[in-house]
Amino acid sequence: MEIIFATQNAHKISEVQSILGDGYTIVSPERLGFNGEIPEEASTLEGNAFQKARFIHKMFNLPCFADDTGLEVKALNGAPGVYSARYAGEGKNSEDNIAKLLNELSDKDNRDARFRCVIAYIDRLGAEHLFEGIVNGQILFEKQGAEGFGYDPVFCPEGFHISFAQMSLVEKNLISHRGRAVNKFVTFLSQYSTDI
Ligand code: ITT
Repeated sequence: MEIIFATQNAHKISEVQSILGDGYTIVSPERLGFNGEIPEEASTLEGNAFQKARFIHKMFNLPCFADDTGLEVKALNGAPGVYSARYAGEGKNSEDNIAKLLNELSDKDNRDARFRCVIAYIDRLGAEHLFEGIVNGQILFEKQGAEGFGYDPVFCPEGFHISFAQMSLVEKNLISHRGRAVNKFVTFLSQYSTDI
């Protein structure tokens, strides 16, 4: 079954496709001919996930899901959170975001953090569903590893001594925020007919 993932992030597509397996084929908006920006202007992860999913659902009138993810750091009162992608400012990249994060934490003792992933799904009937996944961990003092994307090089999940960027995609998926949210989503899909 084909399912649209309202994202412009190829890393997310790889991670989610790996969990979904052969039963579902992810189709990106780009593959359907949409190359524009998908708006995300809400002040919560839930709001952004629904905004992205609704935008693409409206365009193609097909079942569609979106993922909005934030890194929530305790000593920074939950920042960067919903602003994780633009933490260092518009037009900045993950390197800049990580540099800002490490700088903000340089005088803090507490490096507790968590990734929170919210998946919004709009089914064939237009009904809306939400799935959440969380992984707790710590922000490292410097980048480690080259796998993954975003903040992965500085995030060490609880119970591990390596960063997400030192794990394979399959290893990260087993414990990650996205892996947990997608597993709930898959369970939901499998309990309903393939029409939904
Ligand atoms: P789409 O909105 O097109 O899906 P995006 O990259 O803008 O892609 P988000 O708004 O959800 O996605 O991402 C917020 C930020 O958090 C962004 O800087 C990502 O690089 C980062 N991020 C998201 N998931 C991550 C993960 O699994 N590991 C590390 N960083 C992640």
